Amino acid sequence: MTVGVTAAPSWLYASAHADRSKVRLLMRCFWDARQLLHAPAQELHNGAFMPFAEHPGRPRSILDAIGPTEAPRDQGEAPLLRVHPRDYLDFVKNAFAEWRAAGRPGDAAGYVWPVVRRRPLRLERIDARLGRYSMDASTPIAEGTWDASYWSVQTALAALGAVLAGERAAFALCRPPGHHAGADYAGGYCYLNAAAVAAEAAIEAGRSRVAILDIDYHHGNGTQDIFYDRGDVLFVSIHADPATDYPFYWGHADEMGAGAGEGATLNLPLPRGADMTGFGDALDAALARVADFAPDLLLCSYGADTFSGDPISFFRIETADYAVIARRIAALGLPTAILMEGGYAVDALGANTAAFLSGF
Ligand code: Q9C
Ligand code: ZN
Repeated sequence: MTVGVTAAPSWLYASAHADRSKVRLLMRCFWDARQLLHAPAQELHNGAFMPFAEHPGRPRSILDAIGPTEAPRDQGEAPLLRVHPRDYLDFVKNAFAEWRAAGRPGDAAGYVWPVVRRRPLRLERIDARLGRYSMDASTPIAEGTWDASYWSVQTALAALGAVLAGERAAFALCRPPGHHAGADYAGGYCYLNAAAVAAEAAIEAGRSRVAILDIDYHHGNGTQDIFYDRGDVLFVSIHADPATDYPFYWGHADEMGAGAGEGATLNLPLPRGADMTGFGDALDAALARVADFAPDLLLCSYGADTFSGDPISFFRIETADYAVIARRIAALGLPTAILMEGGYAVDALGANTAAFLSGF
């Protein structure tokens, strides 16, 4: 990875000209400044190295639009360990240092993956471990990746805590996002799965049925994987058809869960170009399934990469539509923790997210 990015990243300047008139939200919002520490330089995108799309300008845009946030308290690694195995957490924590110790410049990224089902091996080489613990080449591990991911999950746990304590809804500005990360793999800009950790924490706190509604443009393969054989966690996702879009290997309509989880996964893929009409029909189907499941908690994996102006996605949702989507979700009347996932049109990301949250 020797292709240099010479231009200064735009997020350095993002807040200098931000509109300071913030939307007043009657909702508790959680965020920790350490989430900014994750800043990989570049990613492999359609065969070329490009500036990393999931950059710190994203949360800055949202913070500028939503106003004051609360910092999460530190609930430690125990909640993470209910989803992610110890060896995977240690990998994410240590990969960058191991990469540097191997004499490598830049961010840690794999280049060989055991997709042909090689037998388990006790792998020591960092390059081998990067392949073992990731699903793609667009999720590099940089110096601040562990700290930012750790606090992203703590932020989700804090929003969950507010909802469990009686708030009707709360927002976690999770960043890095989480829904592509499986129990033991990173992918799609995600390292730790905040929605999955929050769902397990809710169950640990006594909730018996949790629904996860994922409305990011991309299918939440990691969340689906983690709960695929579970009947107590419903996973419903509206996303771009994986026949045309990342992550390709998950999110098809015939994936419906397995074993005790048979029927507890619902995928509603939409073609590229879907606007509020098509998205709204899918949302009706998704909400009907959530209501039918009768959960005692809803987690919403919210991505704004469904926006018409998103640089890496192809739906046509407009800013005002996000309030409509949110009002329909809110009409379920369920205690709801909203967790940030994707959204890469940075100039509109704050307005889109403020519109979404205002719908609650
Ligand atoms: N050429 C989230 O929105 N890269 N992740 C796609 C397409 C990965 C998006 C490359 C996109 C992942 C959380
Ligand atoms: Zn996405």
